[in-house]
Amino acid sequence: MEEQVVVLAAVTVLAVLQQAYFSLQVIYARRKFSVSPPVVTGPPAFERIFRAQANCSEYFPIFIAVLWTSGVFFSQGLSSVCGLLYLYGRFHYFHGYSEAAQQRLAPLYFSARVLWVLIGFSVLGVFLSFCRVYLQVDLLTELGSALGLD
Ligand code: JUQ
Repeated sequence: MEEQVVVLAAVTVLAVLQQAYFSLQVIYARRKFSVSPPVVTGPPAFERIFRAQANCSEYFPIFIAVLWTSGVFFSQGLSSVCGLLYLYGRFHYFHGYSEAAQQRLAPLYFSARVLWVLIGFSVLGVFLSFCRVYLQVDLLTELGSALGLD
């Protein structure tokens, strides 16, 4: 069991540290631009950092849910690679957005595509598992036989 999820756990811890890093950047920006809570408006440079962190947080639960679903039901390796790519995309999204709204777009599209891949792996993994548990059909084994791979 442990070896089937330990890499997913490592990616999850890294993702949490990245969220903490984004939050720290908002704290520094509040000091730099003198924007005290609960105010969330200020110079555009502050608002971009604030929105970048808020947007990354908004997608964090969806990301973690599909990272684990696809990792447990489909493949830990592929899921973890996608997880790292997503975090890489979000890092560039955050820093791109901090510079200019336009610069957030390329990394945003990249992260969104990686998230679709994780959703696809999740759907496939859960579907195959469902067929095994409730229909006693192992579609991967069936596919292997049909292709003469066994
Ligand atoms: C919602 C639910 C599931 C999405 C891709 C994949 C799955 C995103 C849209 C963002 C932002 C940031 C900004 C990481 C067309 C379907 C999804 C999903 C969205 N998409 N937006 C936006 C707010 O700076 O504008 O972070 N992230 C997404 O995915 C694409 C959407």
